[in-house]
Amino acid sequence: MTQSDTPPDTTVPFRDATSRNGSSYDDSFSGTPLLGGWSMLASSAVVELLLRSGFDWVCLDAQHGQYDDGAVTEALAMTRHLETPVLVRVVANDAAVIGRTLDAGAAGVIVPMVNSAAEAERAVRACLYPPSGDRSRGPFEVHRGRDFPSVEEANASLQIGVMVETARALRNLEEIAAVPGVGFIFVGPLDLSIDLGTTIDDLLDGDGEVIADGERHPGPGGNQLERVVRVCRDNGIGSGIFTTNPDHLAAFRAMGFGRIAAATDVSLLQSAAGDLLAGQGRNRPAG
Ligand code: 3PY
Ligand code: MG
Repeated sequence: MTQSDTPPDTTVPFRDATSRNGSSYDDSFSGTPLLGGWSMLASSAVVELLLRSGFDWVCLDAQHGQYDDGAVTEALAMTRHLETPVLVRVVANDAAVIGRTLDAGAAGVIVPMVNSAAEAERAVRACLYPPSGDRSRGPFEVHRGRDFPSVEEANASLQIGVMVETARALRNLEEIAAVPGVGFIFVGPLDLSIDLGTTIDDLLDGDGEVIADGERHPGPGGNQLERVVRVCRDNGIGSGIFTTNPDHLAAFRAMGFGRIAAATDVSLLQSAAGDLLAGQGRNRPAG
């Protein structure tokens, strides 16, 4: 299957714009997913290129990418004149890290390895100022050179995503999705397939029986990715997923995921360079 073989599913009834934390961002719209560019390379120039390429959002990966605190700050500062939202996948579910990331101007965070409602609550509280959370206020404009949003504006506009990427998270999915303030659940299919002892292709085809170890079976059976989309919809929040594979992108899109990371800067460079050189009769070098 290729992307072009699969027409966009325009029949899926997405929720409308407002998430349960009152956030005004639109994570769902009219049946067309928000396609994201995922940046690993810790370069504000690359982020600007991704933003200008037309992605609906861009995420800086501070967990597995090259972004450290300084690189996140610089990339956010250098691209703040562009309107497309830039999120950060933070290195961990840590209030200090999340606070610094938001102070630097991220439109939101994607928090890895959120396995329970308590962990989702911790992520949300780190993002929101009191009374909804515990975020510390530091509106000193060092990073941003402009006024910080008000407490109310910040609390209402942040895009808070929690990653479901373990069997434990799948078992707790309904509880995680019900945590007030969670704006979207974002599936990490690489970690999820490893933790379930399966593959992404089997997750896509899965009917629950692809998981070899019966004791770790995460839920009531059925396709777990479709279940994520359904549970998110039932809870009025967005659903997202990561890929760099165009076939998987088409399949995730057909499942109704509302926010799909469609490629990384690394995968785009590799595929464009590989295609160009293959067209000139060059083989891809081993390793
Ligand atoms: C995953 O697929 O596990 C991810 O976290 C994507 O980077
Ligand atoms: Mg992961």
